[in-house]
Amino acid sequence: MELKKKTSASPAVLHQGEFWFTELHAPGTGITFRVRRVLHWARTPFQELALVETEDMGRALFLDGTVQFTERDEFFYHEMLVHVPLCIHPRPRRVLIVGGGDGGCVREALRHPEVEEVTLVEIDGEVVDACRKHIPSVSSKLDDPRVRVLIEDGVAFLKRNRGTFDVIIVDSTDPVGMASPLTQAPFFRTAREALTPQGLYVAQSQGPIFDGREIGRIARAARKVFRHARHFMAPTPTYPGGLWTYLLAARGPKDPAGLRPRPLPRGERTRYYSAEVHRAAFVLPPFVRDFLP
Ligand code: AG3
Repeated sequence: MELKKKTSASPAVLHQGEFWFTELHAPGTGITFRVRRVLHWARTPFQELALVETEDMGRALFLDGTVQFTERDEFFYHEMLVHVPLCIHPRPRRVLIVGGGDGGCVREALRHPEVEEVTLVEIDGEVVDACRKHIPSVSSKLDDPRVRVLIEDGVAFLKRNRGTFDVIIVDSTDPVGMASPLTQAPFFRTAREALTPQGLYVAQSQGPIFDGREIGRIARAARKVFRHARHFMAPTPTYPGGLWTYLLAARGPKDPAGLRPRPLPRGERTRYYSAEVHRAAFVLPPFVRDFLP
């Protein structure tokens, strides 16, 4: 019962002495994890942060009661968010990650030898500290010499860094509250200005089962700003609806959906991403296309 008191955003319940943690996807539908151990639970200045060890999915990070990743299925999301843009950019030397304080995108970006510097700008330093301490399988590359970790607001940072980044990756929470501006046209303009002329922008863009209208709204906002703004899709079993979309936009004249991916170096084994999966991810089924402008 003590655990129950600590929760607010997150429905967490005790069934017969067992602790179960639920994220609701709709008023009557959700995903539930049996929790073996709570590793860290805090209210930070920005959000409610929970790091837990689950029965089946490994360790997991929740922010305001929503699953950010589980160790068992984070590879779908982190591989697709990072390798799709990095395998098509001709020379991705400087990469910016906005959000993503767990380090999953950093880990994937460093697998590209062309990458000279990864800058991570995370607003909530407690996410970085807690993941460093408790989830090294995701966070361990945060201490690599090619990585710079800055704890500050991504919008302010982008405004000070024009024409700087080859690839900008936005690994944010759902577009509510403090993450909501990150899916709107003014932010897309700021991000476009921070890109180099061939620069690519990628962002997580919600799932079509429960948030199709949001995907459409994000696509319309992006098309006001970028010449090419495309969506691709991949599974992520523990996110709402199990299917997830990503926005890929280009500052330059080429449509990024048509570019051939460069293979990752030999020895860099991915579990979901491949050149074939990359191309297939841009083929959207009719019910998803119907949400897009
Ligand atoms: N950030 C995007 C998570 C969105 C999931 N939404 C949800 N569960 N309602 C993931 C951060 C991983 N680095």
